[in-house]
This record gives sequence, structure tokens and C-alpha cells, in this order.
Amino acid sequence: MTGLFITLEGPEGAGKSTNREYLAERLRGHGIDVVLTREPGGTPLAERIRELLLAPSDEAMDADTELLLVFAARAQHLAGVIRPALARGAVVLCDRFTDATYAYQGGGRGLSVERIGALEHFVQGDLRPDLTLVFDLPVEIGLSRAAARGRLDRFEQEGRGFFEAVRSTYLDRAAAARERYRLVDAALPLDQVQASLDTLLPDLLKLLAERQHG
Ligand code: T5A
Repeated sequence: MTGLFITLEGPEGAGKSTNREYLAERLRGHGIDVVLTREPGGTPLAERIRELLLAPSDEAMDADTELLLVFAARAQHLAGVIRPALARGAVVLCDRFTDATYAYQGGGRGLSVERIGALEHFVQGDLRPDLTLVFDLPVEIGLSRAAARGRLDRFEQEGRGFFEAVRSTYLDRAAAARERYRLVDAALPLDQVQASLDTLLPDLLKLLAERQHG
């Protein structure tokens, strides 16, 4: 794999999609092949699984069903988009990945780290993101940004305790492996968030050059 795998994580409304576009534009300005994608989703089949996961329904979804659907979509996404892009040397900017599974199905739903870890190993083998940006902000700010968009999806209908657990799982994971994670203060005005992303660019360009030229 000669590319770079960068994931953007954080609770609802943290600015992942907005800043994924911003980072892509900055990297493309340096002539870099950038693939923008998201989870759950990223391929037509995985997007159909996303619809199942996000649509509110009268039938409560069992937490194990949710976990398996997330990893089914991920297997398809890895095979169809992520692995081919990394193999040709692209930078993959992915809006959410397996850290979201630890945060939502682990922290939020209470599934064990062991169970999630077993599926992570089964679906991904050794593949892990090179860098994970965690956009952190107080739960109420994120939910109000998400609510401003209109109808709430199945996850956004959860209560505050669920999102506090999601947030603290992200923070714990970032604190436990500082070499892979960068915390971004997503409560700041957008121009300040993007200025903090600019400071990461030189290291990213260096890492990519090392990958590609040995
Ligand atoms: N899920 C996902 C799991 O449970 N397990 C998994 O393994 C995976 C992969 C996906 C759902 O699936 C769950 C988690 C999620 O609930 P999603 O749509 O991908 O859902 O995720 P959301 O977080 O809901 O996406 P959002 O679009 O709400 O959040 P973003 O992308 O973080 O935020 P963005 O960029 O769209 O911004 C939201 C609004 O805030 C403004 C933007 O302009 C926009 O209006 N904004 C700011 N405003 C002020 N200051 C700033 N700094 C701002 N940054 C952005």
C-alpha cells in the first residue's frame, strides 16, 4: 500500500464532511490523487446498507444486527474503494471508519471491545488508518448543528447519554494511541478549525512522499 488512509471521526455535526472537503482541496492543490468517501457507505451496495442503518423503523434493530451491518458495509467498501485506492498511491479521506463502531456500537450500545475487535480483525486484517482526526465538541452543539438540517436519522434520535458515551469513547481512544490520533477542537469557528488542519499538511505530505518513494 503506497497511499495514505486518513479517517475523520467525531459525533454528529462535528464538521467531518465540511472539513473532509477542505482537506481534499488543500491536498489536490499539491497535485495529490485524493479519494473522498464515507461510512457506512462508499459503494452502491454499502450505501444501501447505510439506508438500512439510518432509517428510523418501527422494528427495533438488535445491537448485534447493527454491528454486523456496519461491518458488512465496511467489507464491501474496503474491497471496492479503499484497498484499490491505497494500492495505487491515493490519499483516502474517509468520513468515519471503525473508530465510529467502537464509539457508537461499543460506547453507545454497550457492545464489548472484544466483539468489535474480532470483527475488525476478520474484515480488515492488518489494515488500520494511518491518521485519525477526531473532531471533538460538546454534545449539545453537535446535536443542534445536526438538528438544523431537518429530519433526524435513527442514531440522531438517541438520547444525550448515548452521545456522551460516544464522545468519551472517542476521547479515550485518542488518548490511548496519540501517534495515530489528532484531536481537533470542533467547537471553534470554522476558519480556526481549518487553520488547525493546515498545520497538519506538511507532515502529511512528508509521510506520503516517504510511502511513495520508499
Ligand atoms: N455509525 C457509523 C455507526 O453507528 N457505526 C459506524 O461504524 C459508522 C461508520 C452516520 C451514522 O452512522 C453511525 C454514526 C452516525 O450516526 P453520518 O451522516 O455519516 O451518519 O454522520 P453525521 O455525524 O450525522 O454527519 P453530519 O453531517 O451530521 O456531521 P459532520 O459531517 O460531522 O458535520 P458537517 O460537516 O455536515 O457539518 C454539520 C453542520 O455544521 C456546520 C456545517 O456548515 C453544517 O451546517 N459546521 C459548523 N458550524 C460552525 N462552526 C464550525 N466549526 C462548523 N463546522 C461545521
